[in-house]
Amino acid sequence: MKILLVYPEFPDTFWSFKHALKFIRKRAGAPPLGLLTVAAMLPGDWETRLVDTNIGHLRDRDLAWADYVFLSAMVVQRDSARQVIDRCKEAGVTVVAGGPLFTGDPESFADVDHLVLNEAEITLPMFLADLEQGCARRVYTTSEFPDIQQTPAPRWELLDMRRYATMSIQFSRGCPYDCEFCNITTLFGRRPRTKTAEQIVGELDALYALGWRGGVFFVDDNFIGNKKVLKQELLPALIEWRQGKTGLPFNTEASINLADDDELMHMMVQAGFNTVFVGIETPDEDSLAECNKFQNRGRNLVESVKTIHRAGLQVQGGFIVGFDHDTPSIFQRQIDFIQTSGIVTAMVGLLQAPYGTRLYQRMEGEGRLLEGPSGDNVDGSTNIVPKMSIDTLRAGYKRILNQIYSPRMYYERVKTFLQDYQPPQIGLYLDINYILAFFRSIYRLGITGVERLHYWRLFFWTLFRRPKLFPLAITLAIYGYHFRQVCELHVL
Ligand code: B12
Repeated sequence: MKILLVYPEFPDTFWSFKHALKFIRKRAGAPPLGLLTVAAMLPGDWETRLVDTNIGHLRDRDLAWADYVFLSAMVVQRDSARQVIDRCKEAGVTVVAGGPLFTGDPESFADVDHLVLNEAEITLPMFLADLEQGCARRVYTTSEFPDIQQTPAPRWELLDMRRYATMSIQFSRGCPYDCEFCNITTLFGRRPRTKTAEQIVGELDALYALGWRGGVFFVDDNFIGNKKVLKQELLPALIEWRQGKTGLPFNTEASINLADDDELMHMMVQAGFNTVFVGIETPDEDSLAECNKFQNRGRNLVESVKTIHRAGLQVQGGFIVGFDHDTPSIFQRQIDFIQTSGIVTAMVGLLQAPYGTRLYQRMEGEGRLLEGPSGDNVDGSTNIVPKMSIDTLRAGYKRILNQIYSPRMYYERVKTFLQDYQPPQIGLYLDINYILAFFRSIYRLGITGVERLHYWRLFFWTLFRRPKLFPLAITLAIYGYHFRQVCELHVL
């Protein structure tokens, strides 16, 4: 059996990092971990190939080779996924689709031959067994959450790793919190399920043996969802694994209560983590109550962020405007919060109701639901009717982006962050692409860019005041360029 795994293209969005990737001559931020994992679950004698259309083209001869196309996608990849399905239909190849887009909205894909939904650990064996018997159904679903200690290691060797900026690895699925707008609990449950430390060390060993020295993204929904297992099993194993190695800095996603646990932060830094994405959402207590984000309530959020920075973990933050409790003062409050906290990478979006969320149900019940979500929560669109007038909301949203990504405020924020941040302990791995990116930044940002004055100020300030953080300062300058391009393209 010949299986072609296909990953559709991401549009040019905030998280695509497309404009920044050009500096380091990479084609995509992260690999399609779902497909690599699914590939590892297929019978060993089946032939598998991967086409990630973010890296290269899907050619007619790839489709002619395949018996089946296995397709995975998020909502944001919908258009490209649609094109792939159409091409498969034309070429007469059977399509098997899974992953968040199809699990959330199967009704929109009536022409897909087999929808193998939810987590493949449960549904794929069902499909494969029926296929062998010649009676494969069209839809496979489950309401169970599998034990991921049985999940095989992703098949990294299917990738052309040199084209990616980071590799991904997954330790846990699920999140103990239940924010109204988030679909993680619907997709993966509230009880975090973890892999064993041995599984993760095995996966890291495999990446290391393949020569990978770049960043590794732990794609957990909330890395600190099960602190006990982290402190007693995973982090000690990672700290030991890291001894004598250079490169492979880790980043992940976690809830803000990370700031309350010095020991946990210290262990994470020792293990090689240097960045963590945190859902901050809003400084407004009423809006936090509205969306049931109680882990963010009743605390000094700016101080929490700074505590994490001082421990040696850079916070990337998610922010939302358009809650029912938001008044027009929220826009300036968000700007002030982002600037003061020194969160350089601030993903600000309008409140959207993804499929399967409690917010989706509530909006439907209140007759406030519009066409399906775009899947990109940073494109200034929303699928709900907000309480504030949509024009005021859009204008305020634009103002936030205009300001926080203006060269002056962006570079000021980088400096605030670098002042607080404890330099990482990971041995630096010098990649030629990063050295070239440095020279490209001098040309694109320091000579021809509108930000040149701010670039050189940061350049010399970091060189003299925070020399250990110089590579990070240049990286953040390049990120700023990307964020500005995306905002100009889509929102402003
Ligand atoms: C890593 C990640 C990213 C990476 C992308 C990495 C990449 N190249 O794929 C980055 C940071 C770029 C990213 C960005 C975004 N992401 Co994202 N991301 C994730 C995250 C945290 C992990 C994905 C992952 O690798 N999982 C591990 C693998 C093993 O799981 P999996 O892909 O789901 O695959 C399993 C099953 O789904 C199934 N399966 C998957 N594919 C297939 C295919 C077949 C044929 C079969 C049979 C089965 C199958 O089997 C696998 C094993 O069980 C998920 C949350 C999550 N837990 O999944 C969100 C998630 C996928 N992202 C989401 C969103 C909304 C986004 C963003 C729009 C913004 C945001 N707020 O995060 C942007 C859009 C991307 C862009 N470029 O514009 C949503 C998607 C919702 C949806 N229905 O589409 C998720 C689910 C998070 C959420 N809270 O809702 N993301």
